[in-house]
Amino acid sequence: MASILRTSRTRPVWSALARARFSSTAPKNTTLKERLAELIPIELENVKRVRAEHGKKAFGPVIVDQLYGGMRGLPALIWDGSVLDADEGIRFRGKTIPECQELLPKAPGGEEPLPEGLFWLLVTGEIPTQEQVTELSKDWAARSAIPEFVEEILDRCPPTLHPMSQFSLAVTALNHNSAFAKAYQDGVSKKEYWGPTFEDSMDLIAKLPNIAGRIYRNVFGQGKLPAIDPAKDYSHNLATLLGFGDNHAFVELMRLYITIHSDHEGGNVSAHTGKLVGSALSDPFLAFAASLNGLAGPLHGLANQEVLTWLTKMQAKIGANASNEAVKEYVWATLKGGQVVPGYGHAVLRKTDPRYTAQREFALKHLPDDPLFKLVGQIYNIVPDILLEAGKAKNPWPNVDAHSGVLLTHYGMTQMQFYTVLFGVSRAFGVASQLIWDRALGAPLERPKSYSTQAIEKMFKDKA
Ligand code: FAM
Repeated sequence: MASILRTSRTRPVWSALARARFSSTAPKNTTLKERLAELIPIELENVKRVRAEHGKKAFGPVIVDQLYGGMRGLPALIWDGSVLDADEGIRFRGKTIPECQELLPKAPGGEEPLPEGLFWLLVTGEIPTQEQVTELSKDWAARSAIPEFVEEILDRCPPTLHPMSQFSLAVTALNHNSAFAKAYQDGVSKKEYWGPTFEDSMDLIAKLPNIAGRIYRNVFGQGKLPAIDPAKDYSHNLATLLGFGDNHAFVELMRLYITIHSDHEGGNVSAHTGKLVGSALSDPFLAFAASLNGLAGPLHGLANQEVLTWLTKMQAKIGANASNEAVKEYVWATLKGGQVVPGYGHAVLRKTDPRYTAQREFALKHLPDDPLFKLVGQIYNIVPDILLEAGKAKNPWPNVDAHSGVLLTHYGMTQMQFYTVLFGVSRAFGVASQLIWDRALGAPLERPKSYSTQAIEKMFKDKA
């Protein structure tokens, strides 16, 4: 069955369909919401046709091990924004990371794609114009203020409360002003669900820099939060709120970071959690807060914090500029201690994560001589062989989290407990775009079947 889903080096099957019904560039003079309103009836027809043609066909066998094994490879969800190939990595609406870097609009003087453009691409499958991206930047800046009571919630959190818990609290509280929750209470028709879901999703993304900035400044004593500048793009504003707005390279890093962390198809914990909670018609704030709680786990988004903690402990133990032998010994000690090597391995990927490669290329351009970057490179030459020799991990190669913290540290953001918050800001782009489509296409409540071990035994005994 894995071969159905993980066709190495071939383009995912859906992209041909997507190309046929979505042109690759957005028509000019239309807003994102207007374009969506045009695309929704087309996609509704398309899904109707696919279901009529293929709805009753089997999509591969399910084996009992998948029930016990975290449902690896189980075909179970529709997720249109991105598809992950085990060997090639992520494609956003059919486009690889280098293609997005080339095709998406940039800021004046910038070389990295603007996440505004990536969001447009995730939602519509089209590359927006520079003007459309600028309009999105302005729209998000206009929506960026958070309610005073949410500011107070954050200000009252003890600095010892993990930034991800604070993030989740604040996003949950934004549900107070949810357009979807209000429309539902007012009896909105199912056909109209997508409109208020779109508004909430735009508000959610727009408000995240103010939440992230406030958490960063509160927890790490970085002074008062400056105001959002409506003339600046989303990443530039985020960098400013974090105190790095004057550093052009950091602003560029934020543009790249938010683009590449945004979406990783639908089965990962944060994406799936958001979709699952949204399927109960919980509004986008409640759904995305659930995503954040999943992202806060060390096997998922918290791995970027874990990598830095691990590297710091390694340096404390074996010193900077340690020999390959000393690094090898440290990696083996980690494994023998029953711990994972953070930043390595993946549930789907079987090659080096292209998100890792994109960050490595950024580092080669902007910080080639950084000692921690050199250590990351040294580890890359050591860890895969050790994981292969240890014989457990199915993928010995690095994932996105093996690299991100080193870049942030280079620019002075050394507070590793904050790193997953940035991942969360980005992940909202992917989760929100799918939530909009789920409501547009009338996606039902998720309710898969579970079994007890006793029931499984009985089923096979009865069949024997
Ligand atoms: N170090 C040590 N052992 C590892 C390992 C690693 N980096 N990756 C996998 N294994 C072990 C794994 O713990 C499992 O052991 P048991 O049989 O004792 O349970 C075995 O190898 C088989 O696991 P797998 O099938 O290769 O991986 P899974 O699909 O179960 O898990 C990961 C995938 C990502 C949870 C796992 O590779 C891991 O724990 N990696 C380190 C944490 C990490 O970097 N997470 C971030 C993933 C990232 F892309 C993201 O979500 N942001």
